[in-house]
Amino acid sequence: MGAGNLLPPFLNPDPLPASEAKFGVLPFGFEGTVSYGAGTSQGPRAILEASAQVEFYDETLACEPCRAGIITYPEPILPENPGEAVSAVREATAAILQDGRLPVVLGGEHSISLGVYQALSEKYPGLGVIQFDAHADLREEYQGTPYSHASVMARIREETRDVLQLGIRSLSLEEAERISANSYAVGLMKNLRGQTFDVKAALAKLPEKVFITFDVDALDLSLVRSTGTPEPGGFTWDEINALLELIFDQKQVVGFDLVELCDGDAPSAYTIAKLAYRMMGLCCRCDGRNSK
Ligand SMILES: [Mn+2]
Repeated sequence: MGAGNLLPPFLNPDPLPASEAKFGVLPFGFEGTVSYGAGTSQGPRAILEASAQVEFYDETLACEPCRAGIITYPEPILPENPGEAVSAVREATAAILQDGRLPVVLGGEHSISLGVYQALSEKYPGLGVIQFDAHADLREEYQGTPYSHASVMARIREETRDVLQLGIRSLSLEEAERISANSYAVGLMKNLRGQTFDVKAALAKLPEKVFITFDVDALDLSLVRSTGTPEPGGFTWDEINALLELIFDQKQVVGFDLVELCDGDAPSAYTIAKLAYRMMGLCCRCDGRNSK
């Protein structure tokens, strides 16, 4: 844990000079409030190592997104206390923004996303949030801490109303009642599949600039098995790509994180490395469209 955790760069070797890099990848393997499966502390390493197997050329976007430049930051010293971890990831994310780069944060458990959001919303006031997750993460607190991975969206929703939660298929009665009482925008998986939740309409209600927080347990277990709180019935690869295309077409994504991968099987880590790279590619494609 902490500094000295030597990690390989994303998509090694990076063919571009680091000084020009558009993307700043931040490994942050905080694992302090995990309730079930352990191993998210090694999630960043698993993703970074797997990224060496990802092709530079993105076959769906017909370009090499890495030409925009990707630099991987050293993993900061990780505190043991969840509240301090949120502050630490907030500072590290702010430093990437200060460098003029788009932050791509690799967790680590989901509790860190509050800090990522805080840094981004400081730079982009009025920022919206899109969460991909099997879980609502709306518990007021969990196992004695308000900074639990199971409470992260409750904390973020205290800071902004502009939140859209997608792929949810596991929640407590308390969370279900909170969603209904507050009319939260939550696309339960059963309603996405049943086409009774209109994603386009929900996106239209969000601000132009958004942060995407991606809990890898949003994906089906055939794609990602190595995660702290696995849940059946997740997004297929084609479903998630279609949803991301829709989001990147309609919104400006100013940062994203991928959290809750555990070091386990190679296919899970490779899937998340490819997903991170696909999201970078979608950012680049939108830049191209905006500059035309
Ligand atoms: Mn989750």
